[in-house]
Amino acid sequence: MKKFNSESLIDLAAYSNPVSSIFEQPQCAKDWEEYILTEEQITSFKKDGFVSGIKIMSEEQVDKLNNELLRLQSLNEEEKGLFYHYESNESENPDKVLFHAIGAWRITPGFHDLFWSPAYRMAAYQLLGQSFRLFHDQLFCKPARHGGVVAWHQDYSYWTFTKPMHHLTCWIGLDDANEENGCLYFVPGSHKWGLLPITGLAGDMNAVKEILDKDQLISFENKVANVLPKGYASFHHPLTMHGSYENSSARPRRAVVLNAMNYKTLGNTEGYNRIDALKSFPDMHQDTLLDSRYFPLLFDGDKELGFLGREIPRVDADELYDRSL
Ligand SMILES: O=C(O)CCC(=O)C(=O)O
Ligand SMILES: [Fe+2]
Repeated sequence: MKKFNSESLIDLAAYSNPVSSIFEQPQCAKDWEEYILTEEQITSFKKDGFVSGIKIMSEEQVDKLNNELLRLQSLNEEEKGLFYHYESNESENPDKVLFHAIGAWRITPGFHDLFWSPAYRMAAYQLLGQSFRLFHDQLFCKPARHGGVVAWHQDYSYWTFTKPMHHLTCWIGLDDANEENGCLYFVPGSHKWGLLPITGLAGDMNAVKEILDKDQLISFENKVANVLPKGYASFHHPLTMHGSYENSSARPRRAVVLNAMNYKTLGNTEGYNRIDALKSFPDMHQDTLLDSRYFPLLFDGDKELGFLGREIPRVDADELYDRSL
């Protein structure tokens, strides 16, 4: 196991294990038990396309990450070079700010190690129904009073440069999030709508509605506000429709998102029509396993859980993830 011992600029992608002691690690299969999601939680994920209210971090751990976040928002150009994407304001309107960055896990120990937090790894294993790798992370931060929207979208519409579709998103609050400061919303059941095209992430909140049918439009009346205390998470399916409104409150709304994928996921970059968006991403090749150091294996079910693995509830991946996409 490699050891990490420097504060200076190094690419933490060199470490496919935790580099700090921020998240205590299970030592044996039994240590995973306290993190296991219930049968009811798995059932509601299958039905709605999301499950929420899962504790990932303590307040102290959130404070550590928020300190690192301050540093990440004032990096020099060289340090920004490790990000796959970095936009201080992704919205086109200077009065509505959405900080969006991909790749923090390569830069600071807390964001790196968050991928190895046991509560995250156990839940992700159960909801993917399979051993999995790190795909990438995302920071979505809306400042107090002038925070912009994240338009309604499905995550996999942005990820078709990888295949087959067997991915999972975990949204973790770095502030308490509610309707006032621009929490996330989900449309229950929308993970059964099939794959829709990209209609934009940070501009018009409702752009996707132009391409939806009448029944889909009606489903928005059932949208659910993902109200969560900081340190808590929701998980959603790669086709679940979600988005978040402006933050005009006096509090910021910061969040970190962890994206994982089946450990057998392949590159699908040939003919990908947004190839420019990938220029700072790690190398990926058509029909080739994404198994470089940038896509470390986060959880090997057989190795970590042994016999316990047979007892824990998890989704049937063939049923829930359309691998023909
Ligand atoms: O934080 C937000 O408002 C958007 C998050 C998002 O799109 C996601 O978790 O996939
Ligand atoms: Fe998303």
